[in-house]
Amino acid sequence: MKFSSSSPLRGCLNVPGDKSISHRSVMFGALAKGTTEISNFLKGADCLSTISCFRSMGVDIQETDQTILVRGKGLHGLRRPDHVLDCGNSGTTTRLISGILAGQDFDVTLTGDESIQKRPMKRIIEPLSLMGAHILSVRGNDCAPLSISGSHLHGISYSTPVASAQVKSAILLAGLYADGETRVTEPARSRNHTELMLASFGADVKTEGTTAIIRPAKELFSQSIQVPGDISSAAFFMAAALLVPGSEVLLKNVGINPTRDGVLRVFRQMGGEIETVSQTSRAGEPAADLLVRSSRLHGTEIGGDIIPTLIDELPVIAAAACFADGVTVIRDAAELKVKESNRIQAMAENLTAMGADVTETEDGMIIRGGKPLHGAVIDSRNDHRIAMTFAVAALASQGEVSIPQWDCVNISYPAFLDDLRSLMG
Ligand code: SPQ
Repeated sequence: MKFSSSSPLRGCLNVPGDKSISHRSVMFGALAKGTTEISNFLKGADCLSTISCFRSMGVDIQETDQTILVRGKGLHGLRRPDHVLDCGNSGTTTRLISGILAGQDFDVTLTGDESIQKRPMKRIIEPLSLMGAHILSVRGNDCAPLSISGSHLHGISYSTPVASAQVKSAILLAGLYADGETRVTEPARSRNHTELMLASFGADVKTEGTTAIIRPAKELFSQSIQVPGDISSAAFFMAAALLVPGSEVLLKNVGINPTRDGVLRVFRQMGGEIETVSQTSRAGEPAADLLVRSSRLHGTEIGGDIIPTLIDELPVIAAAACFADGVTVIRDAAELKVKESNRIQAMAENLTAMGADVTETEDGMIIRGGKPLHGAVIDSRNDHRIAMTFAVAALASQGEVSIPQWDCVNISYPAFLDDLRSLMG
C-alpha cells in the first residue's frame, strides 16, 4: 500500500468498536447464563479469533450485520475442543482464555501465529500455576503453544511485575473458579474493562487503588452490550487531523475510560486542539465525541503511570512527535518490545528511514522533532499499529511512503482505508 501527503482531512467518523471490550463481551457472554447481545462489535481478525475459540468449545455465536449474539453456556458449560485452539495474532485472546481454561474440567492446547509464539507467557504461567493450574509451554520456552489441564484453583494474592490488563484479567478470570478471594496488585493501573464488565455480568469484583479483587462466582448473567468506539483506532485519526494543516475531524462515540485516555492527555499537553464535544456512557464505560483540529505541536516527556493508559498509542504518538517543535522523550515503555513486534525498534528504524531524528533507548525513544520527513519503504513487521502509524506519518510528509505488509491492519481496523478516504473527501 502507498501513501503520500494529504489535503486537509475533514468530516465525521464513527471509529470501530473497541477491541479490548469486544473480546471481553464474547468471553464473558460465553460464560454467562442466557444470551448476550453485542452491538458495535469489532469484526477485526483478533476478535474473530476469540469467537472462533469459543465456538470450538461449543458456544453458539451468531453474527448479523448489526449484532453478535452469544448464547452463554454458563461458567461450567464449555466443552473440550476437538482441536488445538488458534488464537491467531491476539495476545488478549491467548492470555485471557488461559485464565478461563485453567478452571475447566478438560485439557486443551492453544497456540497462535508466528508473532504470538514469540510473546512472553511466563507472566500468566507463573500466577496461574500458583493458583493450582496445570499450564505449561509446550516447547519449554515460556511462549505458546500452551497446554492447559483444567484443575481445582485457589485464590491468591499476587503482585504483577508489569502493569498488564491481560495478566490481571487472566488471574481474575481464573479467580471466578477459585475456592477463595483472588487479589491482583499492579505497579500502575492498567485498563479496567475486565473489572467493569465482569461486575455488570454479576461477578463480585472491586478495586482498591491498584489492586483488583474478585470472589469466586456461582453464575454470570447475560448482558446487552453497546461497545464504544476504540480510542486506539481513533488515535490514528487524532494524529492525522493534528498533523495535516487545515484539518478538522469529529470522532464520534470514542471510549474515554481514564485507564485508556493517555493519548488524549498527551496530545493536549503537546498543544493539540482536541475538544470533548459531548459525553455519554456505553457499556458502563465513558464515551465522547472528540473534535480535533490541526495544531502546532511541541515536544513533551511521557513516562511513569501514564504509560499503561496509552501503551498501544505510543507508536502514533512517536510519529506525531517527529512533526513537533523540540524534543519528546518516551520512557518506562519497555513493554512495547513484547507486543506484536518490538515496537520501539520498529518505530525507531522506520522513522529514521523517513529522515527523522530518533534514538532508541532501553525503555523508549528520544525524538528530536522538526526535521521534514520524506518517503520510504516501511517494514511494518506485520504489526497493525506500525502499519497504520506510517500511513498517518505519510500524510504529513514529502514523497511516497510504501507499506508492503499492509494486510495486518485487518487485525484491529479492517475499514481503516475507507475511513481515511472518507475524510480526504
Ligand atoms: O491483544 P494484543 O495482541 O496484545 O493487542 C495489543 C494491541 O496493540 O492491539 C497489544 F499488542 O493490545 C493489548 C494492550 O497492549 C490489549 C490489551 C487488552 O485488551 O487487555 C491490553 C494491553 O496489553 P497488556 O499486555 O498491557 O495487558
